[in-house]
Amino acid sequence: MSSFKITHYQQPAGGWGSLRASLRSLRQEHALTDGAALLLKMNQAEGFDCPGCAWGDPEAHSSFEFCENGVKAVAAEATGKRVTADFFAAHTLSWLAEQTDYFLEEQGRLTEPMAYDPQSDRYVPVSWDTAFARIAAQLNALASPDEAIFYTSGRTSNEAAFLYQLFVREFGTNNLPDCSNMCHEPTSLAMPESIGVGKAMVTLDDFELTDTILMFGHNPGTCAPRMLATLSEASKRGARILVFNPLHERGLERFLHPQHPVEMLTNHATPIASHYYQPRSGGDYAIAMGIARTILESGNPDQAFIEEHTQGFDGFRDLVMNTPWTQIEEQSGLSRHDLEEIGRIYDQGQAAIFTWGMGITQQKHAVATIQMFLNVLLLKGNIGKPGAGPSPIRGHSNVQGDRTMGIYEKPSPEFLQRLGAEFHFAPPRQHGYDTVASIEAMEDGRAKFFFGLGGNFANATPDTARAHAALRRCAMTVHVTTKLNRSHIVHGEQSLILPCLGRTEIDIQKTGPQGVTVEDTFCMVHISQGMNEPASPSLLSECAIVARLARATLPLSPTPWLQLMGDYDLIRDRIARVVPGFEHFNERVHKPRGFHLDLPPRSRVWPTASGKANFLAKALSTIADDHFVPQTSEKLFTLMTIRSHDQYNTTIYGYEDRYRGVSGLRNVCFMHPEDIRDMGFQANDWVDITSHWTDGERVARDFLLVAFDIPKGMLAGYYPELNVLVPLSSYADRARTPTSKSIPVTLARTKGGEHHVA
Ligand SMILES: Nc1nc2c(c(=O)[nH]1)N[C@H]1C(S)=C(S)[C@@H](COP(=O)(O)OP(=O)(O)OC[C@H]3O[C@@H](n4cnc5c(=O)[nH]c(N)nc54)[C@H](O)[C@@H]3O)O[C@H]1N2
Ligand SMILES: Nc1nc2c(c(=O)[nH]1)N[C@H]1C(S)=C(S)[C@@H](COP(=O)(O)OP(=O)(O)OC[C@H]3O[C@@H](n4cnc5c(=O)[nH]c(N)nc54)[C@H](O)[C@@H]3O)O[C@H]1N2
Ligand SMILES: [Mo]
Repeated sequence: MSSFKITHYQQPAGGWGSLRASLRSLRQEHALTDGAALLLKMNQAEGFDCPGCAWGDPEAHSSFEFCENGVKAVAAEATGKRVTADFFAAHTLSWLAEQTDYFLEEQGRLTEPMAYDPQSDRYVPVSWDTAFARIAAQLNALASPDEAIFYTSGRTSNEAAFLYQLFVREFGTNNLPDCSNMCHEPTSLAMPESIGVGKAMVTLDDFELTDTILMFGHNPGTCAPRMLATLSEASKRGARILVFNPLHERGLERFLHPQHPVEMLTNHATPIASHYYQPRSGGDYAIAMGIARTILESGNPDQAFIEEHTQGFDGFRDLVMNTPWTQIEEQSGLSRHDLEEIGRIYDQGQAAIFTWGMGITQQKHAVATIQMFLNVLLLKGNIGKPGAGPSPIRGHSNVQGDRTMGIYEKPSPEFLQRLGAEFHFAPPRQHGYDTVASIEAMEDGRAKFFFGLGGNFANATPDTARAHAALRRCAMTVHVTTKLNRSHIVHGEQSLILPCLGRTEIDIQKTGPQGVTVEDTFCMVHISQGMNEPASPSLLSECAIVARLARATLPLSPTPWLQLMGDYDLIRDRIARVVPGFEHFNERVHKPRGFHLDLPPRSRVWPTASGKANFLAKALSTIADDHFVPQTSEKLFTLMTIRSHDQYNTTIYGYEDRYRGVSGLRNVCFMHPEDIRDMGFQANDWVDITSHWTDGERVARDFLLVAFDIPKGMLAGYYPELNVLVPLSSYADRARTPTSKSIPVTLARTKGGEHHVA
């Protein structure tokens, strides 16, 4: 067992620590020689889009536009390490199953297609043609197309996503779950009901114009580090930045720009949060209601805007005014004094932006909470004017684009109509399985085939034991992937690994080198051009894999799959005819910086059923009383599962969570010092964590208690280690996003500690 260290991080976010970590990850991956050249091409008009987060690229960009965690994401892809057939010959799957996720990632890039051989319990090489033929045979042997599940993660390009959903629908199903189901699904559901569109109404330019930013439940210091540069510019201008986060995230306090020589040399950090509030878990609905109440009581609602552009205001006002302050205080975890202060700041601002992330969406009342944010924005006319609007912070670099391209288990009839007309077929109309429903369907045998276009379904999903058992019941599991991960080890009766090109790599097809496009969190669509030699000559692009699989599976398909694969401009021409907003796609996307999707609410046109923006709200009491409370005599805590600084979702880069002072291990449990004392524990004790749900208990063993600035009654630890505790049937109302941020748990001290330490 190697050593671990728990310290108190005192430095600003960014700074020298960030630079050191960037260089270390390039060195560790043996990528330093092309590393520097590679970084110069990142997020530039003629380079590749960073495969890290979905943050946007500034118009007047610096010669560097990257961050520490973007460097880690690129270094992980551009690594010099390789997983070859020899590696698989040397290790059985039983042995690989014993290894950590960090180990699997560490082995490097996959180099050729592999198929599972049960006799030897190993993956053995197969040719691409054999791989496609086997998958096609399996698919065509299913009793119904609905027995197949086609998952997508959010790195897939627009072109690959478009071809993929076309193939899946020509095959005959809408079973297209994606990582969005576990991520911003509540956003995509809540926003269209309120204002007609489920995307950010702001661009990066608006962050330069705003004077008030309210940030709910996300941690950009780790998850969108380039946002800190934007926020520090806003802070320097005097904008107020109000942060709502139960955890005291050091990355939201002060920032030292690692690409700003003067700041670095003078050690001159910029404050980020002007105000920091620590609500209780899920308290954000009540917070937004408290802001609304303050505006209605003593502020200046924008009456002209409300009258001209909205519907439902009177009911909303009555509901808010009839909610007692005591209830708002209790449910939010903030005092009336604080809530009125927040309300006043918001009321006085000329243009406000609301941002939010997983702290909001992975909660039971996520949809209602997001609609309450929109109500508060509408109260002050903060939509459709410069420097103002809702800004969900999307996760994966193209998760938003994938949805735009039709990766959705509940496609609209209009989309299916356009798709069918363009490609001369009748798309299935019945809705498909989302992520939770997919696990249930595999569990009870309704689904027998799983295909993952990227991602790591086995580890990203809730209720690990059930998710793994579900995948193991499949007749076949297939993964298009760059690196080895758990989903390749937890497999069906037959299993294939199809290694693909990454976004940083040159993709040559019949008509020459190809670019792909992505859509960032601000709805900017732009081209991404790889510049690295592929990790192996046997890799295929995601587009090529989908096209060749479609050709093998659907011999009668009228779609010219191989022609589309040979020239991605042809795919974009088809997208232009099917997806509204992408007219003249090729022409517009080849311009530097690409183009912005036209979103009607930005000009105060509301594509809702009522033609207006809708105030939508529920009584706070219904939200407060609507939580399952397990019956146990032990003290219950609410656990949130979050990301460390050294991971990208299920990809574990290392064991450093720098801003939270954790080094050398990941099995930690953050807890308030008084809770530690009241439980008769001490910091650095080891505990087992048990979650309690309607269907029973789940246990995660051996977690180190770390004293932390977190409200009493709440705990935090890392995903994916804690996914074992998230019950499959605990999800956001209507959106069905697993409630990974609020799991009822109890703690028990153990001897522990021998396991899982790096
Ligand atoms: N380096 C890196 N970058 C990433 C990722 C990564 O894993 N690593 N993942 C990408 C993806 S897919 C996504 S979706 C994003 C995720 O980005 P984030 O949304 O920032 O992700 P989380 O780590 O889940 O952090 C959620 C935050 O919510 C807070 N929180 C928890 N419960 C509540 C609550 O009830 N109310 C409030 N107000 N806050 C709460 C937590 O304290 C935590 O700070 O990042 C993307 N970028
Ligand atoms: N408990 C808990 N669970 C969560 C969350 C949480 O906060 N708590 N967050 C949820 C969220 S927000 C999300 S988005 C999901 C993430 O779920 P996923 O998107 O399924 O998971 P990732 O870990 O991002 O996927 C990583 C894998 O993608 C593959 N990959 C990387 N680059 C490429 C590429 O260019 N092409 C292809 N084909 N494959 C590639 C690699 O094999 C890598 O191992 O997890 C969710 N699960
Ligand atoms: Mo995400």
